[in-house]
Amino acid sequence: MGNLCCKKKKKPVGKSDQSIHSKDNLMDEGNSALKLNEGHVTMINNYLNNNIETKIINNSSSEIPKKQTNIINVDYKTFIKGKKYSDLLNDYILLEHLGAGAFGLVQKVRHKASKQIRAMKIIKKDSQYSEKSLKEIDNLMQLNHPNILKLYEYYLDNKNVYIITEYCEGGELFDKIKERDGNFNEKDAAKIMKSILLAVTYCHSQGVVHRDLKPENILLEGNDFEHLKLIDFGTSVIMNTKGEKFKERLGTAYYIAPEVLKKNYDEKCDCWSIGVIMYILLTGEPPFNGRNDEEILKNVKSMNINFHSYLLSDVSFDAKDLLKKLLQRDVKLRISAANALEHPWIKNQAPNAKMNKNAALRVFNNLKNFSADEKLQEAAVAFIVNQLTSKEEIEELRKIFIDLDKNNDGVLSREEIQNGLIKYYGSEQAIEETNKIFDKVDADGNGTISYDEFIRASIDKQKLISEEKLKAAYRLFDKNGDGNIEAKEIKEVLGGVGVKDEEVWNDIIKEVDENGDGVISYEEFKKMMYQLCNK
Ligand SMILES: Nc1ncnc2c1ncn2[C@@H]1O[C@H](COP(=O)(O)OP(=O)(O)O)[C@@H](O)[C@H]1O
Ligand SMILES: [Ca+2]
Ligand SMILES: [Ca+2]
Ligand SMILES: [Ca+2]
Ligand SMILES: [Ca+2]
Ligand SMILES: [Mg+2]
Repeated sequence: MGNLCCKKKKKPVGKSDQSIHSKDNLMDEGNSALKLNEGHVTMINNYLNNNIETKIINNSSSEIPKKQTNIINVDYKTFIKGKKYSDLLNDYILLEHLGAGAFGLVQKVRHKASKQIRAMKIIKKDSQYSEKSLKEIDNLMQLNHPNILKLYEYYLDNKNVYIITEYCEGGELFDKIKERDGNFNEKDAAKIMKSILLAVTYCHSQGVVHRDLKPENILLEGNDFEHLKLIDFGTSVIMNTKGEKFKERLGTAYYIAPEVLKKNYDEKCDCWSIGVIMYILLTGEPPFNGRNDEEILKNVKSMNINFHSYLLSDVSFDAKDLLKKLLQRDVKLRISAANALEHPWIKNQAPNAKMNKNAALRVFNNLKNFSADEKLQEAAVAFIVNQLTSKEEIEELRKIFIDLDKNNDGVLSREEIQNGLIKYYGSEQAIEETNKIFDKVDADGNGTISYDEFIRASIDKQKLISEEKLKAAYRLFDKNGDGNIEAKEIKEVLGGVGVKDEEVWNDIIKEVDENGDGVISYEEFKKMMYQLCNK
């Protein structure tokens, strides 16, 4: 394997100060710099949460829910809210700096309530990038996948936007490869490629195009190459349903696709960048090089790669075949991320991990028994799972999710659940159980089970009810800290944009209020949570 001699950091074209065609940049279009103040915090929250409103409207038009409280939709997004800077200092301890990209600083922080180490990206509000930072939050919020950086929450003040995400201890992918010092083979490269392709297949199936795929934007959770995270969605964009092409010229010279330079491209530009990353993984050299951006870009536009070069002489036939398909200049002929996952090189060099049968059986048992009896219980579970649960606690579930997701689109279909049931329980039970499981677990009713929905329903409930987690969840709802949860506090937390009937909030209280005093005490809350484990 090559030794990655090209590891020179390149600023993305669209982000750089000396970008090639600065007047064509996306950045220049957003010159109505957003002014963030406290009033804007609410506005931005509403903007970022507006999909909740649509869902509620959809629900009520299709069928009248049995319980009034069902019209409140709870998921991981419920807890991703913009808070004030003063809250940041209450919630987090600031630690050392991790790095600086083109946009801003990244700093390590410790979340006091969960004791987790997280990362904080600080983006200056007075720069031209403020609108982009909101876009980054919005994009990350739509994405929930094991190979995509997880967003926890964000803060705003007059100067900056502070984005809190999970922390990737392993650092940048290429730094880890260099540490291995030659101890890196095609199997490792295939594992890395598979994780990247899984993340990108999911993005594309969700309509998101990353547009700045490069090694600096691929981080490792720990030491192994499977636990890889795609980061930096500041330049990504949502595909238009009419299939309109993108016209902004942005990306980073080495990795940019030729059609992006011609300003007429679609999601396949990501597949080209993946091809460049793969070439570098296998040879240690970028396929298109040069002394400066201009030279590199000239080569990107027109240079043909020599697949007989000595650089590729030790590379397997299958690997070269996939490379050619990714670095195909004709966009129509270029392989998609989903199809690349089916390529023999990935299939043979990076096979799926073997499942632990007992763990899988436990997961299916949890899925079968999953139901939230009360809205407050459902919300508390969602909060604890999404905000307070460690990576180690869900590692087994992550593997099972990936195993069940046969078409690699990052969500589970009815058929995929059924096949899992058949595999672990035999066929008769499976067909009958599938529908029962599916409708309960698909909390937002969109017809597929997302990673977030899966984890919430399949986690061992014992993991949720430590005294610490229960206290933190209670504190979330007991906003004023007086030891009682009131209807208006629930309203504040669950948002409920578009909920017209204020009685809903009282109904949520009534479901749990044993002594009938109109508020939820910690004891009542705890009892409700302990009942989860008695099912
Ligand atoms: N969650 C994280 N954990 C560890 N390091 C990170 C994390 N996020 C960013 N970094 C480091 O900071 C750099 C810049 O972050 P990035 O989000 O890519 O910002 P930019 O948009 O400025 O490129 C990354 O290349 C990486 O080295
Ligand atoms: Ca799937
Ligand atoms: Ca769903
Ligand atoms: Ca209170
Ligand atoms: Ca009470
Ligand atoms: Mg970056």
